This record gives sequence, C-alpha cells and structure tokens, in this order.
Amino acid sequence: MASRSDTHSDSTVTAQRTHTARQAITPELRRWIIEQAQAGHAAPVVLQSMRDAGWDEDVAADALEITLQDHLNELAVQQGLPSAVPVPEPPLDASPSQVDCGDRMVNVLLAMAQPRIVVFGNLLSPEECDALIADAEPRLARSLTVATKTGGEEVNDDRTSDGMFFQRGETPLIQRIEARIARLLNWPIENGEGLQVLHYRPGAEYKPHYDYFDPAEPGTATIVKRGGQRVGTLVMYLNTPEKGGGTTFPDVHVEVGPQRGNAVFFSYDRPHTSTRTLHGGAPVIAGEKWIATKWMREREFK
Ligand code: PD2
Ligand code: ZN
Repeated sequence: MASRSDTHSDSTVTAQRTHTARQAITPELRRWIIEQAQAGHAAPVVLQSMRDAGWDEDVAADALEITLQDHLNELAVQQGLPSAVPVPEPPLDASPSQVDCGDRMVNVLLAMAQPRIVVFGNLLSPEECDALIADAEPRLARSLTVATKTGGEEVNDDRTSDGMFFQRGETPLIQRIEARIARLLNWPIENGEGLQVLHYRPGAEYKPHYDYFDPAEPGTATIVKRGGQRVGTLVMYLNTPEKGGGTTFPDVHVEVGPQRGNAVFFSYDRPHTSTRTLHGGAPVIAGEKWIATKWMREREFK
C-alpha cells in the first residue's frame, strides 16, 4: 500500500475509499460475504477471492469490513443491544509511529482493537501540563459525577478526587489543546465536553466504571438531550505520580502507566458492557496525580 504522511489527505483518502466500498456492496455481494464468513473462511481467504475476481485490494478490504461489521451489528441489535454508532478514531490505518496534529507530532505507543484503546506519547508539552494545573488549581472542588438517576450531579464515594471543568475554548491554551485533540481523534471540537481536570491525593482513586450513560437509568434521557451519548474518552496525564495511579481496564487486564504529557484514548460504539471499556483510576500510592479528561459526544455538545 502507498505510504501516506499527511493526516488530512489520509482521512480524505480513507473517506473516499469507504464511500466507493459502500457503493459497491450489492445485496448479492453482501449475501456472498456473509456466507463465506458463516462457512468459516478467514478474511484473508475471502479477500483473495475478491482480488482474483478483479477487485481493488483497499476497496475489497473496506467492503468486507463494512459488511461484516454491519452484519454483527444487526445480530447484536436482534439480541437487544443498543445499535452501534460512529466513534472518534485516530488515523492509524497505515500504522504510523506519529500523528501530525497540526501544531504537534503525537507518538502512538500502543493500539488495541477490542476494546479500542490507544496510548499516545507527547500529546502535551511539560509547560502545557503545568499551565493546565496552575489554571485549574484555584477552582478545584470535590469531584462530582453525573447522576444518571436524576440527570443532575452528585458527590460519589467511588471518585475521591478534586476536580473542575473548563469551558470549551475558555483560554487560548484550552483552544489549542482542543484543536489538537480534534485532529488526533478525527472528531469535531463541537462534540467535546469541556475539559475536566482532576487531582488525586495519596489514597485517592476512581473505582471502575463506564463513561457512557446507562440507558436503563431514568436520568439518562435528559442527559443525552445535550449532544447524545458519550462515545469516547481521552485521559491526559499532567504529571507522573511516584507510585500507583494507573488507568486500569479490568476486563482485559490492562493498566496504563501515567506519564506526564501522555494520554490514553478509548471509544465505545454502544452504551453497553460488550464494549469492554470498564475502566478505573487505580489508587495513588505515593505522590499525587493530575489528569485532564476530554469526553466526546455523538453530536454537538451545546
Ligand atoms: O484518572 C484516571 O485514570 C481515570 C480513570 C477512569 C479517569 C477517568 N476514568 C475519567 O476521567 O473518566
Ligand atoms: Zn472514566
């Protein structure tokens, strides 16, 4: 495959290819692909058959992926799961070591498919981390979480940190970071909630939880009127705690070590445990921990 260096042309090419693939998926092709999968033929074998029949490799791969994903989604919905929706996604198709975010090259340190987790290095400079902490510190209060029972906010014993929210675009620094994140994750700035800064002291933690709003809770309908569901989370580490304070994903036994300037991203295409995005902030054992979190919604968060 051609190597591509610019992220804008990268996403344009991907979008065109996906469009071509969607157009090419006739009902007959769709039926044939599903039959191949049901007969136990692995994706590379099916792809080779399509190439032998004259298909362009990229378009065939996209058609295969789209068809199988749509089919899996239909099966999931038939079983009562909420429907899958588009999610933020960094441009990692060509396995780049870095993503050009306009004003900064961000390193890709780890990428996991299921659950979708990507760890980034060098997202924020040390000066940006220090400035976020300094701007947030005078405004900290005991953290509240969204109360899905009522749609309001509440103090939560599972989250023993202090926190505050910046308004979206509140300062030039926040604007710069939000624009960088939008490029990194291919997701509109307008769909992001305001940046939240959290401070954990020794012993403080954030017990495992999901970031989406539980559709079974009575307050969720009110919460999602503003921007829809949450579909992605970016946790940015503003300092390096001495011991403890990792971000854990208990379903897959993964722990991300907090390092100043780095970040962990994860997405969830339906508000359901099948996304395996249960995650928590492990207790800080020594030192303190500062993070900034950007949650992304389906639509504009006004
Ligand atoms: O502090 C963390 O690592 C953490 C863990 C779980 C942050 C969040 N969730 C969050 O901000 O949603
Ligand atoms: Zn969380």
